[in-house]
Parts: sequence; structure tokens; C-alpha cells
Amino acid sequence: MSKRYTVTAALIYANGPIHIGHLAGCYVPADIYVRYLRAKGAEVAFVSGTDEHGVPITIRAKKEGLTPQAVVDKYYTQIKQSFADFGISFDVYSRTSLPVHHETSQAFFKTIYDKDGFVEETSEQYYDEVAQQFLADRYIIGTCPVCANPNAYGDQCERCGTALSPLELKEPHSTLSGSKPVLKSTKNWYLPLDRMQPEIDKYVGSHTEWKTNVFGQCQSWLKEGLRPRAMTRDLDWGIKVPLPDTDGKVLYVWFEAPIGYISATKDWLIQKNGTDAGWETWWKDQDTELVHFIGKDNIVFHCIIFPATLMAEGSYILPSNVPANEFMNLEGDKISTSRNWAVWLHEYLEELPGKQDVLRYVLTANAPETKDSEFTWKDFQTRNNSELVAIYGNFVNRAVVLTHKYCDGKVPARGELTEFDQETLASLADFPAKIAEAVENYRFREGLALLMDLARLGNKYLAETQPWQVIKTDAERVNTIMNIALQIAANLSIVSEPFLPFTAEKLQQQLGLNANDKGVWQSAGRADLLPDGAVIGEAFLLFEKIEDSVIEKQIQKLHDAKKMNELATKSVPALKPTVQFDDFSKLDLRIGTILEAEKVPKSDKLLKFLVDDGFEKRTILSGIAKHFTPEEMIGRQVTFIANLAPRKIMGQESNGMILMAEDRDGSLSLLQPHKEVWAGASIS
Ligand code: B3M
Ligand code: ZN
Repeated sequence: MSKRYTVTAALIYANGPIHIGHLAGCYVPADIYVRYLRAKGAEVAFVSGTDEHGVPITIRAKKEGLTPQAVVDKYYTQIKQSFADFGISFDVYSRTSLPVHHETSQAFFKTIYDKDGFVEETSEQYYDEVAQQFLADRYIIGTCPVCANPNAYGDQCERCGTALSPLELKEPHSTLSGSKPVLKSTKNWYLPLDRMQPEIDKYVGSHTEWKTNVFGQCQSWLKEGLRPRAMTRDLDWGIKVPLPDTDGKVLYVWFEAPIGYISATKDWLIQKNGTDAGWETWWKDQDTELVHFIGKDNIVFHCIIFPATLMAEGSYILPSNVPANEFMNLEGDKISTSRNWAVWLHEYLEELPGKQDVLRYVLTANAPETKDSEFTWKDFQTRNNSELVAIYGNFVNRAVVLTHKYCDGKVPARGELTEFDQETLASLADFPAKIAEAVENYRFREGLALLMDLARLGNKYLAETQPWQVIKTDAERVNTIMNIALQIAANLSIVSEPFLPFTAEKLQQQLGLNANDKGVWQSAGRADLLPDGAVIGEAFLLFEKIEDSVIEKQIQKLHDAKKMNELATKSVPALKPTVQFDDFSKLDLRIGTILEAEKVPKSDKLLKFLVDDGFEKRTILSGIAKHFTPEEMIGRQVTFIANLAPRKIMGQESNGMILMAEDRDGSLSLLQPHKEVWAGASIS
């Protein structure tokens, strides 16, 4: 294993809060990897930040009625806080609006330009005459030529991941005005990916160790043949193109955003040392490994376009791995910000305070490492109650409580070891290497399962040695048992730290263990982490049971959010064709008073009313039993059609029809006169 790593986690757009899908797909795995590397003693720069340019920001600004700057300021702060709350241990959380990033990406562009690495081309591009603007990226939507997704963006189809350009879209339309775009000529600078393909083929082809989902996708795009790609845009929000006479042109967001990883590294050093001196070590030294954690929709940009940019510049190392994850779904549906189908991190913490590690655990146990996966609240509860509480928490609690009970709260010395003790210690010694192997190969689910197996080993050891029985006859033997149980717990705290950092800290606090040193992983597996006589802290529960009511509330909340969203997007029914006044006047509309009301037997929909229509008492049936009880209808005045031909419903004759208005949520409202009128009053 190499000694120095630059680990990046995607620069998320600062255009909304973050949800569990973000954590599961990118940030938790990256954090596990980095925490492990640090524990192993490697030098690591863990960099990330927000992507603050591009059309997603300006679209959001328009929606919220804010300036783009106000939008990115708002979400940068919120997103940064969420990551900190969940223990994502970035060395720096930067942002692409910083001057250091503007300078770095402009210089990068200039270097490629000066080496003739771009092709300058004036071509026809889509333009919205209503909005008076060129339509780049998400300003234009059309049908994907590869997978026929009707909502593909101008730069990428999110369904199949293919990188696109607006001219490739079928039936394009503007998302600004909805109008059909026209073609207008403009000058842009292109990265000649077609020309560069042999070099890119060689680079990707040399990485057969990449995850199959990543490698396979890259190969299929390469097989299609790469096309030149514009690295500039005619937009006003972004980083200015550093060339003369380029007003109104900015760098393509996917050109400069990955360079943001470089700027973030500089930002980190500046914050730490007052200067960015030494940044090249992290980006240009062949002994540094560059690893990008991302979600699957960003694969093409990190595996093909960014490496091509780095090649064109010429002085950088290339990414050695891009362990992209697939997506995590939620309760059977795709997570969606616009449909509010998500578990938002800031809300999770408000409602389940202190349970960051439970979420980290569930998201890792269910991580979409090889295919899309699913988060459900029921599974969350089961994993908490039957795994974290029943296995991990239970073992640790027994080890600490029994040490207080039988050994005066101090680590007792081991005596002679039985064969079972020796087997247990040998098994313990194997765990760290197995977990390390899984983590180094980005198999975090497996690493987590292994650490739970270590907790199981502890439980099994106590269950079989039964110190609560042995204490009656052999206190010396109990000393050995408790020593071994405590050493297992101490090891558990070290191997848990990358996955469950909050828990590891609490566990170490209980064990009186200080194991935060860089390189602590080297000592994992040993049976002398806790010296004889060391004082054990007070026992407290690491995890608590989550009740059904808590889970039900969360599920209800999701469904409420979905309903609200559906209501908000529901539109008023279309108008029916025009009728003439004569048609209208054929209808005899009147007010009547309900005298009697009852349910119709064997029907859950029908109510039967006796209505005073001014002449007589008539029977009207109405399918509103789900909305009104008979009791609440008695005495009310209603509007009804008095000359509707009689109809037989469930064997009963109905003479008329009571009118209702249907509200947006499907509930019904009676049409009543605003003051009481005489029964039989006609409506005209
Ligand atoms: N901002 C896409 C996203 O937020 C993009 C990632 C950039 S990583 C350099 O999903
Ligand atoms: Zn597609």
C-alpha cells in the first residue's frame, strides 16, 4: 500500500440540502476509507466542498427568488454543517466560488490553451429567443439518443449516464421559456476527446481493477467513440474564460468543478499554514494515489473527461481509482429532491438526535456498492435493535459491567489460558487484516460485517465461558475471562472507528483507552491493548432500542411529504367544451333541505336522503358516504339538480343529484347558500 493519498468526495452542487442518498453513495464510504488510511498511518488529504457554478445553481436561484450567490451561501453553510454532524472527517470543506479556485481553474485552462490543447470552433448552438440566452446543460431538455429518456439534459442523460451535447438531443426544448430553440452561432473551446482517445483507452484499459460497474460503463462509452466536448459556455454565472474578447463566456462547470479538488487542497494548506506551498505533492508526485469517491451519475466525468483534462495539462498524476457507487432508493421509490422523497440529514438529526452512527451503520450495511439498494425505516429499526443493540452494545455492556462487578473496575491480569481462550485470541488477531483487505478494496459492507463478527466473537466468548457462573467457584479464572473480553472490546473500538466514529469514541471512553493516534491500526489484533490494572470507566449504553412509534412517525412523514407534493403539482381540471345558454337553462338547479339521511345497506359509498324540494319530499341517493355521516347531513341545505331523469341505484330510485365541489386533496364540499333560503329556491 502506498503511503500518501489524495482522497476526494464529489463537490456537490450547493443548490439544496443533502439526504441519505448522498451519504450512502459517496461520503460515508469515502470517510470510512480515509479514517482507515489515517489509522493505518498513511498521509491523507481528504478534500471536498461545494460546486457553486453551473446551471443547477441558477435554476435554483430563480426558483427561490434569490441571487445565485445567495443560494450558494445558504446551502454551503447548511451542507457543511450536515457533513460535520455525521462525522465526515474532511481535512477541508471548500467551495468553488473562492478566489483560489477561480485562479487555479483559469490558469489550468490557460495552460491547455497555450499548448494548443483546445480546438477553437464557431458553431451553431441552441438559443432561446424568448429568454435571450444560449441553452447549455440543464437549460435544455430533450430525448436521449442512447436510451430514449425524454428528460435528458443538454450535457448528460441522468438515466444512462451518457455525456451529451445539446445538438445530440432529439426534440429539444428550453427549460427557461419552454420554447423551441433556434440555432445561433457562437465560439467555444473544445477538448478534442476524439483525438485523445488512444491515450484515454490506454489509461482506462490499464485499470481492470476498478469496480465492474465503473470499468464496464467506461468501456462501453469508449467503444462508442469519444467526441470533442466544449469546455466553455455562453452563460453569465461561472468562472470567466481567461481569454480576450470572451465576455459572457464562462468555463464549463464540469471542466472547473473537478479542478476544485486541487483548489480545495490549496485552500486546506492555506488555512493550515498560511500558504499553499507543497500542494504539488498531493497532485503531481507519482507516489501519491488519487482516489475519487462519487455517485454513479458522475462516472463519465471522473473516469474520462477529468483524466483527459489532466492529460492535456500534462503535469498531474491521474486518478488511480474511482470507486463509484450505484444509487440508494428509499421505501421502494427513487430518492428525489423535487418530489421531496428523501430523508434529509438535518431533519434526521432533529428527530433522532445522537444517532449518527446508527445511520452510518445502516447506510453501510446496505450500501449500493454493486447495484442499487434500498433504505427502509423497518430495516433501519431491525438493524439497530437486532444488530447494534443486541450484538455490539450487548457485548460491550456485559464486558464493562462485569468488570466492575467482579474485578473492581480494573483490567484484571490473565492467568493460564484454556484452549478456547487461545482459539479466541487467534481469531481476534485475524480480524484487522481481514477488515483492512475489505476496506482497501472498497468493500465496505464486508468490512462492516466483519467488525460485527468480532462483536459476535465477544458475545460467544462470554456465553461459553460464563463468568457469572464461574465467579461462584473460581475468581482467578474470571480474571482471565474478563481480561480477554476487554481486549476484544478494545480491538472492536479500533476497527470500528472508520465505520462508527462516535461509537468508537464512546467505547474507548468506557475502556479508558486512548487509541486515536495515527497508525493505531498497526496495534489492532493484539491482546495487550489494555494493560493490567488499567481503570475501566463507567458503563453506559452505546445504542438504545428504537420503538415502533418512532419508525411509524418517520414513515408517515414521508408519505405526508409525498402527498403534499402531489397536491402542489395537481392542476385544475381542463375546461369542458363551451355550451350555449339554452343548454344551461335546460337544467333545473334548486336548493333543498335535507330532512332525513341514512346509509344504504350493503353499500359503503351510498347515502339516501329525503329532501324537501318545496313541493314534496323526494328521495335522492348520493355516493358520498366516505365523506359525510348521515347525522351531519340532516338539516343542511344543498344544491341539487331537480329535473334529472330518475335512476335506479342498488335497487332504489334516486330523483335528482346533489352537487359538490371536489377539493385538491379529493375531499368534497357541499354547495350551500350563504344564507338560509326557502326550500325549492331555484338557481339561475
Ligand atoms: N456537482 C454533480 C452533483 O452535485 C457535481 C459533482 C461535481 S464533482 C467534481 O451531483
Ligand atoms: Zn440516456
